[in-house]
Order: sequence, then C-alpha cells, then structure tokens
Amino acid sequence: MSIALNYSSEDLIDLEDRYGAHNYRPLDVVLSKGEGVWVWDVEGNRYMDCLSAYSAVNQGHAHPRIRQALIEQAERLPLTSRAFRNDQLGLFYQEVCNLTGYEMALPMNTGAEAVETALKAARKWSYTVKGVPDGQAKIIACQGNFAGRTISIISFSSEPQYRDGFGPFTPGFKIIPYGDAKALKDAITPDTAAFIVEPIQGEGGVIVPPDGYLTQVRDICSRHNVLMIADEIQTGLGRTGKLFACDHEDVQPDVITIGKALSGGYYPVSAVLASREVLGVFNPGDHGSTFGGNPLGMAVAREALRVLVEENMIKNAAELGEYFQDQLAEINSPHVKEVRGKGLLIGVELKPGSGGARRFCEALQERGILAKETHHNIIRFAPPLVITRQDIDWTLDRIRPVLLMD
Ligand code: IF1
Repeated sequence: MSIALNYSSEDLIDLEDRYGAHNYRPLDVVLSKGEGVWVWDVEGNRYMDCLSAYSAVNQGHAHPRIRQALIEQAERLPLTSRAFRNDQLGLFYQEVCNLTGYEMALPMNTGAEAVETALKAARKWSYTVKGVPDGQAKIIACQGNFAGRTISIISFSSEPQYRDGFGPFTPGFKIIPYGDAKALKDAITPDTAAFIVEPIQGEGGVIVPPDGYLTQVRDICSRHNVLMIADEIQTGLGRTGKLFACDHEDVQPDVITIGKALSGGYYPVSAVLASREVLGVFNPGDHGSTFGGNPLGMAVAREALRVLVEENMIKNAAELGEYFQDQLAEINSPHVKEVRGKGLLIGVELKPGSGGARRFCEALQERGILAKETHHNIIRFAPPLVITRQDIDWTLDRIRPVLLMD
C-alpha cells in the first residue's frame, strides 16, 4: 500500500509547494485516509468532511460497495476505448436512463467535459432541428455561474479571475442575471439554442433562486423552442434532498449534466442526459473521449447510483439538511448575515466586516471540521449524504463557538 510513510504534513506541503503549480490555496491539512463523513490527516487527526470533495463523495468516503465494484472491474477490464464495446456501458445507459427518466445518455469524464458536450449538442440541435443558421447559435448563461474551467466554459463565466489571462474567448454566449425569468425571456432571439442554468449556484455562493424560477424557465424555454440545460453536476444526485434539484419544482430540463457523485468520488465519471431528439444529433465520429464510457468508470457509476438509492441517502439529505440548516440559523452569531441552501448544500453568508470566511474555516479546522469558503464571505457546509443526526450535533457543538468568536 503506497502510503506516504515517514512523511509529515509539513514535508508533503513543502513538496506540493516546490513542485506543484499553485492553482489552489488549500487549507494546510494533508489527508491520508477517509471513511464515511470522516477523514484523517497524516498525523492521525480526525476531521468531519463538510465539503465532500465539492459534492463528489455524496456517498461518503471509501464507500465499501463502490470500492468493491471498482476492484472487481479493475481485476477484469479497466479500459477498452469506444473503438470496441464493453459489458458495462449498455447496463450503465439502461440504469441511468431508467433512474432519471431520460431517453439517452452520453458518458464523459469530468463535469466540464459533460458541459462542453451539452453545449455542442445544443448547438448542433439548433442547426439540424430548430433551423438556426449554421454558426449563429447563441447560448444564454447566468451571472455567477460555474460550469468548469475549459476555455469555452470560462467564455461565459462572469468571474474575472476565472477569465483573466485566458482569452480570446469562444463567441456565442450571452449572460443574464440569475433568478430573473423576465431577463431570460428578453434575452431570447430566434438564434437562441439553449439556456444553461444551475438550479442552485454552488460556487456562486449557494445562491437559491426565487421559488418558481425553474418553473418559469421551463415554460419560457418550451414556448421559445430553447433547450433548458440544467447543470446538476454539483446539485444533483441527492445533494439537495431530491435526485435532482430541479425535482423540487417538478421541472424536467431538456438536458441535464451530471458528474462528481456519479462515481461516489472513486473515479472521474460524468454524463449528459437528454432526449433522443437532442443526443440523436451526434453521428459516429462527431464527439468522444479516450476514457468516456470506460468499463471501470461505468461499473463504479452503476454501483454509486445503486447505493445512493438503496441506502436512502436522498431522503437523508432532505431530512438532515433541514435539521442542520435550522440549527445553524438558530446560532445567534453577530457575524452571520444569512443561512441558506437546500438539503445538505448549505451556505452561511457572513456580514461584511466579519473578516472573511477563510478565518472561520481555519478555526473550524482546529476543531476538527473541514469546510471551504467561497467568494470570500460564505462558508459552504456540504457533508456526505450518509451523515447522521449525531454527526450533525457533533459538528454543531464545534461550529457554535466558531461563529460566536470575535
Ligand atoms: C475547481 C464548486 C467550483 C460544478 C458545476 C460543472 C463543474 C463543477 C456546477 C465542472 C465543478 C468544482 C471544480 C473545482 C471546485 C468545484 C467548484 F462549485 F464545486 F465549488 F469550482 F465552483 N458544473 N466544480 O460545480 O466539473 O470539471 O470540475 O469535474 O475547478 O476549482 P469538473
């Protein structure tokens, strides 16, 4: 077992700093083991993981059933490429489509690749089905979106840091305010192919749109023959207490992107889900990737979806998310402006002048809780969906003094 024997956290941090690009500013905690909601650092200190690898380990760290599926498939056949077929892909398609109610799926690896695939499908659909003149397709996105780091995706980002130094950008995108259905209606033109939206903006700061927004979006997109693309890579697969966050309004988007917890954190697996009319625009050779739909990823994803449903994680996220959020809101902290979210995707927004969320995350780390700040003044709490009420009470006992500190 290749563990980092005889290396301290400090040694390993030094190696990262010396040899690695500094594209992150992580907390100085070096993790070496994980199980369920708990992770341990190199020195053996235990922490509650309240980030879940950005919602990729909804099923909890090192879920035994998903691990077993990984091992068994790894011992048989990890990769074939899509030049040949394999005995996991068809079963994944059937199971993910039956679970979600979509006619077709296209598997990729990272969330960004799923989003890129959805954008390509929407553009080609607009030319071949809707009749938009070739090369003229427009796609509308929202202020505060996050959908990945590729050049086309940051081309519709509104976050200067994600764009600075990476131009020129891909044309054909329009940005509108998030949560404003009228802005969407006013932005649509005959060349509009699609509207891509997160049902809750995760990185944007756990921004929950007004009740009914998704229903209005669905209606506007239907009326104008514009594809509604829901990016559920972070909000999907039980995170907000429903299979998809769109399910809170019983809205079915034309296209859904999924990723992260699709593999329970074991392996990069993402996918686009849509109708035959949309995914049917791809002809052999149009699109693909070396690892997309590989048997190892498919076997892992099949088991990750199975445990999500069979172990009642979605219902658990709804019930314990409500409890967690209510208890957080009751902490009478002078620093807290708002507690918001859905299910176990919770954001605690701090007031200006609180010194920023980072110092609170560092204080939480000292008390055995790993949480991540977003946009300077928001602490995100997103523990694995296997969390228990007892775990939440343990966490609250440590969060209270931090939110009440000077
Ligand atoms: C980072 C957070 C950021 C996503 C949604 C697509 C993707 C993501 C809604 C792309 C990825 C990750 C990426 C990671 C930090 C994290 C993140 F929102 F989850 F916190 F950045 F905004 N759609 N989110 O959230 O999926 O290609 O990463 O598999 O890039 O720093 P990916």
